Amino acid sequence: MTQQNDPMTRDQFEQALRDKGQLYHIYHPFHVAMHNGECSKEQIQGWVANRFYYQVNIPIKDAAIMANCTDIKTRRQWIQRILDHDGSMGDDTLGGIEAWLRLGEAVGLKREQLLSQELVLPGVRFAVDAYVNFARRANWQEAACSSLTEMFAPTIHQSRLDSWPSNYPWIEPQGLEYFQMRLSQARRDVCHGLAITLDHFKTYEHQQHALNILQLKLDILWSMLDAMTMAYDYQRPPYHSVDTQASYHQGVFA
Ligand code: AHQ
Repeated sequence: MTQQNDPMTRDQFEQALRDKGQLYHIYHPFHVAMHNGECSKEQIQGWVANRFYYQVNIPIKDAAIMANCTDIKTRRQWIQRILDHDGSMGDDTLGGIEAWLRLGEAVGLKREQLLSQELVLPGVRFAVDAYVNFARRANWQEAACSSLTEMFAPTIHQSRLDSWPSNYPWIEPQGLEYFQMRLSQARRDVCHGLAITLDHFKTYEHQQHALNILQLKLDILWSMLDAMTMAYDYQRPPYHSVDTQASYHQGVFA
């Protein structure tokens, strides 16, 4: 008779999810260097331009979750995530994507350099596309679970607000508004995503599946910074050894 593993209690399951925080990209050497003021202007610009691809795909990812979600109560709450990033018609609420474009201008980039995605590294594009495609294929509860890396996000946003003004005085302060916005938005989103996750994954095997989903998302965030490290730290972007002006593929379904 195989021993069936007992499921974790709700508190044990939440703690197991939170323990994954030790693998969060706040500990990636690129982020540690950024926090310590060791990044050059080009490295900051590269990070802002590549992260813009992640930002513009968050509402696409959330719309995929909405499309898969049959629960009206969940949709009523989840739709706020799209509005937070896209901004809403009719009022002048600053959306996260516009705020990130202002971050781009604050670090000396032109809006078009972000909007064109001309600086997006293949490795960043693959990682972000993997997140969106996961959200399209997974069920909505699995995709909600994958957003829980935001349990650790307020700390990373606060670290930028605390360290960038003194470390990077050349960055115009209004560019940091995005990080300020996310402090409360992330906390609100985590409450909702965590409730869905703790309610849905009930057996030991399902709880392990949820932890694996969170690990997928941690891998996505870490891999984005690995690609940026190769390009902006080691000066070895794709094709650096065979081409001086590499042109990376654009979204093939765009
Ligand atoms: O700015 C970020 C954001 O809007 C989101 C949405 C959320 C999701 O749905 O996966 N995750 C996320 C994250 C944002 N910023 C990242 C950062 O380091 O600035 C952190 C990232 C996350 O932790 O998943």
